Amino acid sequence: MPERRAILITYPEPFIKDEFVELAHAAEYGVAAIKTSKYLAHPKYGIGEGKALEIKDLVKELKADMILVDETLKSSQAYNLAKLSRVEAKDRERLILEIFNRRAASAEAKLQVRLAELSYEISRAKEKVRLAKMGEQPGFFGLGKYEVDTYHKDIKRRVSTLHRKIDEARKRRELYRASRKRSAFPIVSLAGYTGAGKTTLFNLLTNEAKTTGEGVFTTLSTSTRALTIDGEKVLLSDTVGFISRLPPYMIEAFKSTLEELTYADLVLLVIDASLSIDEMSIKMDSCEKTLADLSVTSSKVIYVLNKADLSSIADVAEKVSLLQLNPNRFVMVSAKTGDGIDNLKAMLLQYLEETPRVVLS
Ligand SMILES: Nc1nc2c(ncn2[C@@H]2O[C@H](COP(=O)(O)OP(=O)(O)OP(=O)(O)O)[C@@H](O)[C@H]2O)c(=O)[nH]1
Ligand SMILES: [Mg+2]
Repeated sequence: MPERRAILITYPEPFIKDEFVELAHAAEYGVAAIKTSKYLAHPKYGIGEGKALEIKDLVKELKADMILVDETLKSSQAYNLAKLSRVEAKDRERLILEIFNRRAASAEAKLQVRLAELSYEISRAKEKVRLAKMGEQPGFFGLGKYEVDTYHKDIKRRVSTLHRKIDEARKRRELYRASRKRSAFPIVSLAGYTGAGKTTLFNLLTNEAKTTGEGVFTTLSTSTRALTIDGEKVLLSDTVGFISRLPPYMIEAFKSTLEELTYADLVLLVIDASLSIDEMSIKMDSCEKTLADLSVTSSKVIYVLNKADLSSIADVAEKVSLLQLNPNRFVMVSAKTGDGIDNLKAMLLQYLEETPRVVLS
């Protein structure tokens, strides 16, 4: 398939821009150009009208196939941009959904992605049908024949079927979880921003060879393995990575996977400590927020500052103090070289001894 080339519209902060480029690459778009703006919530196009006209010319000049906007767009905004530029405009959520769609491997992950896609659709259904009737724009094809009600009903029906199937998968998972609980081994889950190094750490601790990656969202389903630390058997789970500005319905759709975190006795929040302090702090906030959404209390969290091989001790120490991390709750490691892993294991054992075990009712 020839490469699809997109014009990216994002925010000026370098790491936000870089992350958006990574998202575009992960969805297999080539980057034709990047435009930035401090404000992407203008009513008509998301971007301001002047910028929109610039983008229109740029699409033509560079023969781009697509516009990608690093914000949540209303249907009308996507429609207006498509009408102006004659190419489809997709927002951050759709881009993330595309990546999930390409990468979802397990049956359960596929169902979850489908549910997230329909949740995205349903919030936009009415507006989309109205716009589709006004004339065909890229990305708005083929809807005109639908009546609003039919379209809505159709999506709703598919959503309830998916809910049922996901519920069945969740029940199977619960049974499995209950059987693990009966086995009385503590459950430790890895959590963290995409690309922090969770799978690398999981592989190191369990001698596994799960795929790790340069890009975003390498892992989309949970795996659990047993490991023994000083004679203590522990079950370790690797999970889906978090990302900033992930809408609640996506977390909701992935809940049965992420529930590993809710039921864990201990959560290792893996953080890439080689990032700038600003980036670390934003990503940490976003992880803590997602953990709170999943009802993980902070007393269950150990902060694992990873990629220590890429920075000096002094540098990490400064970041730790700026982030106000509790000295008893973090450990510095390199999942790549194995440095600090013994300290991590020691802290893990100590906390497991102190933490009351989660008991399934
Ligand atoms: N230098 C260095 N690189 C690391 C370390 N840990 C992980 N990496 C690299 O960071 C990248 C991301 O690692 P993953 O283990 O795939 O990250 P993840 O958190 O599982 O990411 P998702 O599955 O997308 O959520 C890979 O290129 C790893 O090789 C480390 O300690 N040091
Ligand atoms: Mg991973």
